[in-house]
Amino acid sequence: MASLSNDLDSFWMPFTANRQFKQTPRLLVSADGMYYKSHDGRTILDGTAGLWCCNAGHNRPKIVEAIQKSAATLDFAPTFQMGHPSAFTLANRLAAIAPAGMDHVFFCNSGSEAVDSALKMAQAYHRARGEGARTRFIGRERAYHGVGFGGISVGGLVSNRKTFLQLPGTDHLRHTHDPARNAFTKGQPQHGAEFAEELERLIALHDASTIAAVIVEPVAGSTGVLVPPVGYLEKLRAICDRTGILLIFDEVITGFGRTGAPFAAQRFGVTPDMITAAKGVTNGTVPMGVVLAKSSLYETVTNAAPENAIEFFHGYTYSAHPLACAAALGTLDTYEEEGLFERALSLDSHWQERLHALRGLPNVIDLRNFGLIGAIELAPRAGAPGTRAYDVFTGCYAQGLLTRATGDTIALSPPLIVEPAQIDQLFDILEEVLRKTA
Ligand code: PXG
Ligand code: PLP
Repeated sequence: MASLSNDLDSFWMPFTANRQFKQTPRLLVSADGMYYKSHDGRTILDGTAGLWCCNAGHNRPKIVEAIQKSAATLDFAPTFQMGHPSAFTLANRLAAIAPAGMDHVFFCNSGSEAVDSALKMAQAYHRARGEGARTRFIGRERAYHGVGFGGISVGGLVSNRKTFLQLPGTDHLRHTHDPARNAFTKGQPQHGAEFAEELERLIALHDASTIAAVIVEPVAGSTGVLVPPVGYLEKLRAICDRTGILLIFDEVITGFGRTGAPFAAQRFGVTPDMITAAKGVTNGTVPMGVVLAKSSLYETVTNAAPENAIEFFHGYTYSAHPLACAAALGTLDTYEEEGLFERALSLDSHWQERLHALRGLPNVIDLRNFGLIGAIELAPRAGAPGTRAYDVFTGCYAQGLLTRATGDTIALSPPLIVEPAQIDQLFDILEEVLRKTA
């Protein structure tokens, strides 16, 4: 391995302990269906859909063909004052699966860019309505909204914030994690709808006339999987309706079937004003992010500008890149033909049953699930937070299972093509590793 280690130095790896990783690298060299192949020739069951993105599994023929064909037909086309057909086709296809009334789509290249775009749209909307003083954003503790300056400012993870300057004019709701009342809940916790009333407190402090938008993940992912208490999202919606504050759902993880519906908004029956998404839109194959916006928002911003003028001074060179559009169209076809969103819903009970069977294993202090998302929270080791979950992650990898460690929580999100027997394999490995990890 010595020569390989020497070669690893130049890549400054994202969100990685670079020095530790380069001592004992884990490289993935190919992928098919539910499995990766590692550089040392092992088969690894994908328990995380890559990084929450390969919802249809790996190496799917329709997606591969669409990308290959696009690369050979239209490698690039600008979308500033120009267009290409698949961008419009894709926008229509996305509008068709979005919650009713959310039929305008803005394209970018990642979840972080989608969040930045949505925050700017919120300010543009209020300004167009003559309420330009509404510039403030409300996020939530423990939230992850990507790594742009906008996203870290409304985000609530201290490690992602403490080194960097924040946007002025942001404030935060408290997080909804309440293990004293809700530990080991299956699905949505019963307790905690009242945490949404914190928004009333922030409105009393700042006044609604200064607040542009509230952004939340319907199910918080990166922070260790926090499922919204029954009634919580409904309460946020009602307060926003009453006060004219826009509600943004960040569905970068929950979008594209993860919760058993196209978007979690539909699974929970709460419609926001904007949805940010990425990852699963192209099954992770080509970078793409999207903002879905209510028509009233698009029309307000568009109609406020003089005729023949640009209405929204925002966009990326690669907005609606032809390869990403092709990949997304191949992905939507695959989801639809294989009924993968419905499949996630039908696997939900087996998933829940196997996850909650881990109760009672050493150090397991909470289990949380919703759709095909699962979380195992472990008691932190005294003075060494995060190390126990990291050891479980590396232990699983050695046994041929890819999981994700975040803090002392193991997060799980298999591709939606997972077979019940593979769910059993996943939890059998986890059980063995949890028993062995001190
Ligand atoms: N919002 C949410 C809710 C996310 O989960 C982003 C925005 C940012 O997306 P990009 O494409 O800029 O990374 C995300 C990303 C993890 C993990 O292990 C989660 C994400 C990214 C990397 C790791 O939980 N989510
Ligand atoms: N920096 C410079 C110098 C640029 O010219 C551009 C785009 O033209 C950007 C940054 C932004 O790049 P992108 O549109 O890919 O976000």
